[in-house]
Amino acid sequence: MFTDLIQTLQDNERFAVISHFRPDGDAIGSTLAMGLLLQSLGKKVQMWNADPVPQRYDFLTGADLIQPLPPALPEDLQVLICVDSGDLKRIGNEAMELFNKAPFTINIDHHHTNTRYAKVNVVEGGAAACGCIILKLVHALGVELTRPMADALYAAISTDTGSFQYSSTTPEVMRMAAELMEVGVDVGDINRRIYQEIPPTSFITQREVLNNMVVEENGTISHYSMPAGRKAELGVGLEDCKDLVDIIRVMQGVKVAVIFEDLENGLVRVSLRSKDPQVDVSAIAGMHGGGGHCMASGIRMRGPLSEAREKVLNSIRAVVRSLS
Ligand SMILES: [Mn+2]
Repeated sequence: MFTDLIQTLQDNERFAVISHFRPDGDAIGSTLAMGLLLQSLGKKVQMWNADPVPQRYDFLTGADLIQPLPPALPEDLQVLICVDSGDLKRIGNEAMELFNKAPFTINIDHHHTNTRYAKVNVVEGGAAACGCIILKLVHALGVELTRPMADALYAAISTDTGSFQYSSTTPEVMRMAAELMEVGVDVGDINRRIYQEIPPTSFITQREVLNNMVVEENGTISHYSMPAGRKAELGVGLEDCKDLVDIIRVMQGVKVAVIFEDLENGLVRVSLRSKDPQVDVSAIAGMHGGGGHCMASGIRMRGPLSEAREKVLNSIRAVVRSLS
């Protein structure tokens, strides 16, 4: 699985690591763990993201190494590695331009909709997090797993498994978490930092979602729409609009939860979650140009919001109605 990747790591000296914009715990943790791994191999490495590191992850050792995208690729860069991105659109237009100009590219990812967009593609569709693949790479290389790497990988795996709640949490995932703890990850501390220090402004959006959510199809579909201008009215930022879908997903009886967010650039962001293994939301996302995992997917589609919402909801209604 890692033969070509390891060869590329051995043959080159100067790397950069990127991931998708609006990075989540897996994007940040995988970028950081990959960067730290390259450093421990004695390589020069830069880490970039189109968006800043979310505050909840800035305690991770080395998080400050993740920098904004450079205006152009460094002259001497040899390999650009993209982690946790199913397709190139997810890294953003600017990063895509850099990616396309890179002398050599690597794609390490766990989305089964991955488009194999790099010269070397290491894709394990069944992995619970991209961080799981990077931990296996650490093993394959025989590199020492350091505490900063372990913290980054724990953040990656914990967040992508919904704190080890999703069915992607296999015995192997639990063994990986145990290995990270043995290196020193303080589970109480890291979980408090990631999950229990939510900025007060995020409560404004949570209240907004609870006040305005819509439940339909006999309680099997829950959704909420964030119209253009609403963030400004509420005085909240992009970060406050993360994970909102989890609030409406947990309602009893809900099979599919969806958040529609007007991005105010003509596009609508759609976050889909399934709670029923019979409903594959990556297939629904795929019908509208998106992708992801069976239980968690996303779309960026043309607006206006009301039209995008009807299109996606119709696809979901059809699937939900087809269930026994
Ligand atoms: Mn991921």
